[in-house]
Amino acid sequence: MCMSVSDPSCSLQYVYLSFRAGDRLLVHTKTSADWWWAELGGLCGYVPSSYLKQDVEDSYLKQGVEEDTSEDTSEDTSEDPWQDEEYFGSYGTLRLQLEMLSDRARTEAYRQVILANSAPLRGKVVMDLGCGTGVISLFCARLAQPKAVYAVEASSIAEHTETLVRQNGCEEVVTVFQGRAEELELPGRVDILISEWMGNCLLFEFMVESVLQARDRWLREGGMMWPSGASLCLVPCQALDYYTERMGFWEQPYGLDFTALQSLAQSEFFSRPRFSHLLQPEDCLATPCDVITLDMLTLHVTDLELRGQFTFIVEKAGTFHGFTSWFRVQFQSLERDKTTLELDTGPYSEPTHWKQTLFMLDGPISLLGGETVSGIILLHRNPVWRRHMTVTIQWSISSTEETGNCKSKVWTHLLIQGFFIILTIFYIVE
Ligand code: GJV
Repeated sequence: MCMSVSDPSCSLQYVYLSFRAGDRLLVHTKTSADWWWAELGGLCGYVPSSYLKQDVEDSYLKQGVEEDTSEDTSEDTSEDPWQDEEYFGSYGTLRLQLEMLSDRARTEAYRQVILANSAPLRGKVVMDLGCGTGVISLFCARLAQPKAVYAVEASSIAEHTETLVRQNGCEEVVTVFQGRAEELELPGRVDILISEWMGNCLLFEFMVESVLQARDRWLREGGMMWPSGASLCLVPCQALDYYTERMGFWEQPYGLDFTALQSLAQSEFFSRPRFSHLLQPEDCLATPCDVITLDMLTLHVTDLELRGQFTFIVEKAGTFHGFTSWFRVQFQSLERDKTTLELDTGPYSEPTHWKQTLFMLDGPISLLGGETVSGIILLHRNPVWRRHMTVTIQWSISSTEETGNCKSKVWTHLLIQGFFIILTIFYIVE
């Protein structure tokens, strides 16, 4: 099974490399004890280190499952698969904190949840995981009367959070804990675990894993998670402006024919997801649907390899350029029968700093009203870099008379140096 790319030094590579007994692989990096980045016949990908044996003649490695390979496989694990230094380093700056705080729809959604639940929050113990500047903790202390709020933050911004808590007169209620939630000791269990953990396409960054671990350790039996539920939404869409800007451009710049660059443009621009896309409602070719839904009380870390299905009925004729995705999260009320509040980051709601994520097809396809676009979406975590994932969408188009060929495309992004820098890409499986 071929999948995606991620090392700029190789031209065409997959996340996992297929190989057979006896093959000689060139190992580029021993990325972790279990997974190495290797090359075979010009293709690069991850291979399980336990399947490889060092060739005595040179630095090539070959498969030798019958032999003991335990020696020499666990050196060089210096690279952190969670990239915490870069990750928490970037959250220690005001740039990202400002981006989140000035996202009105996001911050106001959390404020409304606390306000709507101010009565039942009275006397409760709350954990705010990834509190940043402490805004959610301060909303709790100001708008409700919780017994205690544990504001947990791993980045250095936590040093300032303490000051902000004091300056806002909340130090009796809010205690800041600086450190990774996974490693901290809290005074006791909590009634409510609140966190804003969502990344692009819901899961990128995989902060959700920290939240699930904290839930299992610190949430009391019968406690509440906020958000309580999450869903990933998808829609087939037009993206004519983006297509024209990145692909149409090469047709006649300054009266010259640059079309020879179009296939390069396709692989450079359309094989990674486009974050920060703002989808116009009129560019939706069908009614969006939830392809994946998560229940935050029962979800397990091992469930984070996800698969969803979709069937869209095309509502109006148009050009199918790609799929756009976003997420919604729900906040169940602490009181029975009270409304569940929702933060929706989709094209029909107030834009948020997440915007939407666009997955471009290799080329546009004309669709007629009444046709269907159906298929599956797979979210597959990178086996080494735990904050990253590959998105695979397989789809087919059918009209009432005929069923089209099934197409498939894989989009990957990988952050290696510096947070939010995208280095990676694709492979197309026909
Ligand atoms: N422990 C403590 N703080 C964390 C952790 C963790 N395991 N993970 C992330 N944070 N919605 N994708 C902090 C991080 O430093 C930042 O201030 C905040 O949580 C991220 C919130 C927004 N990111 C997101």
